[in-house]
Amino acid sequence: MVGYAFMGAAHSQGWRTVGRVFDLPLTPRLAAVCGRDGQAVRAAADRLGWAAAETDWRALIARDDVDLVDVCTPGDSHAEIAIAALEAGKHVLCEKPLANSVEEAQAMTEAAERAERRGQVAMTGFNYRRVPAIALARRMIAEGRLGTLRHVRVSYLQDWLVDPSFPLTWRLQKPYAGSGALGDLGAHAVDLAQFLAGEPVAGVSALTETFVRERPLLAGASSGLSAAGGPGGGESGLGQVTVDDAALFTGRFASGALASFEATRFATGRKNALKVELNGERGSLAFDLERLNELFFHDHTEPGVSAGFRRILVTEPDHPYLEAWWPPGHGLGYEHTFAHQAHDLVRAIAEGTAPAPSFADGLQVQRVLAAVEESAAKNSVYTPVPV
Ligand code: SOE
Repeated sequence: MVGYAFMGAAHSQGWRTVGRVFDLPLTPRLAAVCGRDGQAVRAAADRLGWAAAETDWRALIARDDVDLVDVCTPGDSHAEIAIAALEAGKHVLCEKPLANSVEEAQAMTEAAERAERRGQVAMTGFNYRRVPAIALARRMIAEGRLGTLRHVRVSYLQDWLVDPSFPLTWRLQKPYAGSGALGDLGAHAVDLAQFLAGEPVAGVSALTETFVRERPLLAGASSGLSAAGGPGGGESGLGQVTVDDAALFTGRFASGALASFEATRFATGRKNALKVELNGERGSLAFDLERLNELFFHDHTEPGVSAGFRRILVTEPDHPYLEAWWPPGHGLGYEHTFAHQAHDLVRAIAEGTAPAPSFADGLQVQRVLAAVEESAAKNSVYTPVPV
């Protein structure tokens, strides 16, 4: 694994757990973790359960005891590391968003396709597909329980940037992060919308905003492989925020269904509120990540007098991923999505099948994000209202 901050810790948890819970054809071994700071990466290896530590990702990729490389670094290094790992014959899991640009994501997808012809696999880490309630929603939609889809509504709301004294970390700098709330949260929203609807977003119309345009520079390097401290800044000790704080956009699917999206780090009181609602001719589904063991279903074919949203508690053994966990009613949490992601990837490697979401799926999301930025730059949705 390359990178050991928040996402690295989450992925490590998944890798540590998966073989102890699921019956797998292959057993993952946590061979080595990589980061640039020798002392910190050794401490991370001990804490997270990795057998060895490396300070150069090229050395990690060159190791004979590494078959799979898990890329958990900021977006600016995804393409270089993932492509090198694929070319070295390794399987690759890469955190979302796949890259910082369509061009990088395209090159990664081409490398993945070449590697797949050699029997390797590559997966993009959109972990929320692995929430059991989301996987169940996908199953119900594929079975036709919603009929023709009319609306897909996804909002992803957080509030950790509201304080203007929050420092200028790598997540707020375009060269490292690619974009702000859009790539970090909007990428999940777009992936889920496309996954659940079963088709790509065909067009968008968007608004983005950066509410706090300058923030205090970091004193030194911040966490993350490529997150060197601030860009220099002026005498004020402030530096420019070069990404969006919030992105709002609408979208269309080729089937005619309409989508709406909201991604923000300024929704006070909302911590990790990823909400999804789909409305079809035969019914609707609703999900909220802050209550992730629940899926709400309205069956519109039932008589109106008794129809209405009812709660499905997604903890039954025949719900997705649940057969290996606890008895009904003993719910799961955020970290389980990473064990499920590891489960699906290990099975794909063992069975020689293409895992989903593929790099091509990650590229498709990147195309939507780029279209959002293009639309927002043109302000195409914003028709001034005369006073
Ligand atoms: C931070 O906004 C973040 O950690 C994202 O980077 C993750 O992808 C998301 O799952 C939670 O929020």
